[in-house]
Amino acid sequence: MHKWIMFVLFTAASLLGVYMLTFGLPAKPVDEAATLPEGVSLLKLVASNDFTFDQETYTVKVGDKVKMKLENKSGIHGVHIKDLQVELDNDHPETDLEFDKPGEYLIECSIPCGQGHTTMHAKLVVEAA
Ligand SMILES: [Cu+2]
Repeated sequence: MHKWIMFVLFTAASLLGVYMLTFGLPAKPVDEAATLPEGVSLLKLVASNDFTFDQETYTVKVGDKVKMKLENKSGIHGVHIKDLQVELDNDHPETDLEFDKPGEYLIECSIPCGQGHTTMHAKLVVEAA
């Protein structure tokens, strides 16, 4: 009963599968910065399983308003910045920050992620405006 429908669906699904294997999954064209309120810039920290963040030093200026966002490219990592009370993980990946004085802050991974965890650090530098 209705076997031909199953056949059509199966064929369509197979073709779609082949298409996706050939061309890869379509990348989501999301411009994250476009959704930010005016005057706020995106500060993205990309963590990976080689126990690094994508930059050794992130630089902002006094007076900057930023949305800090953690992206785990591989593995599960967190962000802890003690002196700014920043705590980010996959459940709470972003926070809004405003910098009112120059300084340097240590960015640490907050989730025991493996061998390189204890040295998984980066730096946030707030420059004078
Ligand atoms: Cu870690």
